[in-house]
Amino acid sequence: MLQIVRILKRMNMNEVNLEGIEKQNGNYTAENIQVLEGLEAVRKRPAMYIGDVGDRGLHHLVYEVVDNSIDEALAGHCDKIDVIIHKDNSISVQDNGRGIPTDLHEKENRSALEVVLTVLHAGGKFDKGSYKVSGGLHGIGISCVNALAKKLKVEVFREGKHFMQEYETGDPLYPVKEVGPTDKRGTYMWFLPDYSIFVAKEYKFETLATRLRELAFLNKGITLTITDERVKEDDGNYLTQSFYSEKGLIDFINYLDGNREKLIEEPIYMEGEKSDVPVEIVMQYNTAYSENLHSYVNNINTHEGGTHLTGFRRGLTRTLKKYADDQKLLEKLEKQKIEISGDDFREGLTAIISVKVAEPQFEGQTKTKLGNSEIEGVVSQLVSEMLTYYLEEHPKEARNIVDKVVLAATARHAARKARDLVQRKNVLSGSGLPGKLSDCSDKDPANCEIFIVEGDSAGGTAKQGRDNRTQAILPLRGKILNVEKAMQHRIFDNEEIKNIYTALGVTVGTEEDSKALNLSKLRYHKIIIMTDADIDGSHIATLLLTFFFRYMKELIEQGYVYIATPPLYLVKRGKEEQYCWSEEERDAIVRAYQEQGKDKGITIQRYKGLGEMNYDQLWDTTMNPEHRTLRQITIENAAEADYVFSMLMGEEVPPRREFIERNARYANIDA
Ligand code: 0RA
Repeated sequence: MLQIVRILKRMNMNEVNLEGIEKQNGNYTAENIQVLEGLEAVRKRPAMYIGDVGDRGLHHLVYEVVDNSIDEALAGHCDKIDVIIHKDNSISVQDNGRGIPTDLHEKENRSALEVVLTVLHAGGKFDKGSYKVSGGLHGIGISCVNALAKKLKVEVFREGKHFMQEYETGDPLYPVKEVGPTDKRGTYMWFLPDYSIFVAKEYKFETLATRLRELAFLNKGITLTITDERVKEDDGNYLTQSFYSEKGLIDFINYLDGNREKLIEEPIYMEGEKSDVPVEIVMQYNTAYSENLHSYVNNINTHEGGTHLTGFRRGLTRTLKKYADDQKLLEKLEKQKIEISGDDFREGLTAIISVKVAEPQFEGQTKTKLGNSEIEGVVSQLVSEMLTYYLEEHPKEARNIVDKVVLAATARHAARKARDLVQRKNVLSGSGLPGKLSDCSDKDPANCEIFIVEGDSAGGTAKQGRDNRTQAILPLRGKILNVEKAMQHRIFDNEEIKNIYTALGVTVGTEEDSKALNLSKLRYHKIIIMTDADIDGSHIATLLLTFFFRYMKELIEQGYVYIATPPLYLVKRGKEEQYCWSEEERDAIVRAYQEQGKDKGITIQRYKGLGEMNYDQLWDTTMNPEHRTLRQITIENAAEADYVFSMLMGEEVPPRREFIERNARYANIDA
């Protein structure tokens, strides 16, 4: 479990107590929305303002405060941002900007600082001429953070004066006061989230660090530091990490592709502006097969893509195709009657697209898809111009790229045959379901879940233990293919992978955008990976996650993918039995027995594999929806997930070893 737990942590995947979150989150429809005055509205309907009151929402509070400092940096007045997680899970953010203005706000008749902290969306409004380019996904403003903080303290160091104000649940305890002279500049904000509102109770260092690293890459020249006062390192200092990037996106792509073999020496960097839209793009080809595009609008990761990404794809395809045509490099394909597709231009491509849009419209399921139609043309034109220039200037690199594209088209031609076979099997052969699948009887996908289980033996136990109305079991034999290293046609040839596609009822588009999934016939709304709690088990879970991430990302994005958590120990005394999921839990239970003077006859059983459990034990601990804990796989940060998977599953061994060793420190090693 060691490895997988750390991977999940590193990737910011969540362990979710779904009950709690679903209840507190609620669904907001027009009838729920009432006009409430001021911050009370935020406290009454927190999820409406910050998305949810789980992990994501809790961390969003920090991002909102940091984003304000980033804006100050983008305006050219700040280059240092320090974040601290304090012992009590409160947060402070300090920057060296101009300081939030403290002078009287005429209309409101109180300090501008107080207005920023108490009026919804007051944020950037009074700094005319500069639009707020950074800013939280929901554009919530610091006042929302204040509303959701049990306590908040702000200090401003501005024009030689030191100001201070404190709040409780959004209400000021006193007007802004001047507390003395200072030679510092900047804003310091400390807040303790109101943990009676949030379901999540703890900040995750990795989650915040990952976001700060990303912000450093996206905004070159700023030093962002995070310190965790809950964790002392061996040297006696608190756990701390600093991020700074001199070359921005170029450093970012070198980080992301660090574990891949490059096709061209230097990344292709393009920067330009059209119709007041700044565009920054970096791309690199590697010898692998997947396409890794990461797009940002105003520093927000647009997971679902949008018009900027479409523009990039269009510009790329058009330009490369024209170049290849002009150089007569496509004749070989024409002879074999292979038609080149847009996909072929993006095999082995990693690219980061960052645009700044004054009034972004976010659409899509998770509001991470850029909708502004004017952006498509802006990006595609800039890419065409700049890439054409690059290709002319770099004939050797251009040739490498086109050769790779031609190879991709040839391989795809072969892959299509294999894939068509999978699809045909799906449609033609009776139910089309794999023989190894033990399906459930309910046919409504919303009620159904499938357990993907390692090995036939554990599969058998799971089959006995399950609720066969709603739970299906698909056993996998041995290790599944490492998709990070395999070409597409090998993937669609693989028996276990074919079984997954057919069991899930997922098909792959055959046209231009060949990786677009068709989820309309998805047969289960919970896809649960259930493997042994040992090294082999976590390896298999990682292979499966890699497969889902690379080939069925939509399933993860829509929250359908989970990991089961079987217990690690069973502590027994006479007829009393208690399962434990960690060593701490085990020790606590043993202690409890001892404290009651019942320390004789305690046995501890360590579960190494699912097969060591009886079917009823497996049901009780791991499968029964009433008692089990599922880890929902979310992609909080796709760029980081890309990096971690390429490292864990790729060719290079040293970074993988380093990662596992570094992360093993925090885990219980008992394998
Ligand atoms: C508006 C105007 C000015 C500064 C800021 C906002 C500002 C806000 C935050 C939030 C966190 N750190 C910040 N630093 C600055 C200054 C206008 C002026 O001085 O002319």
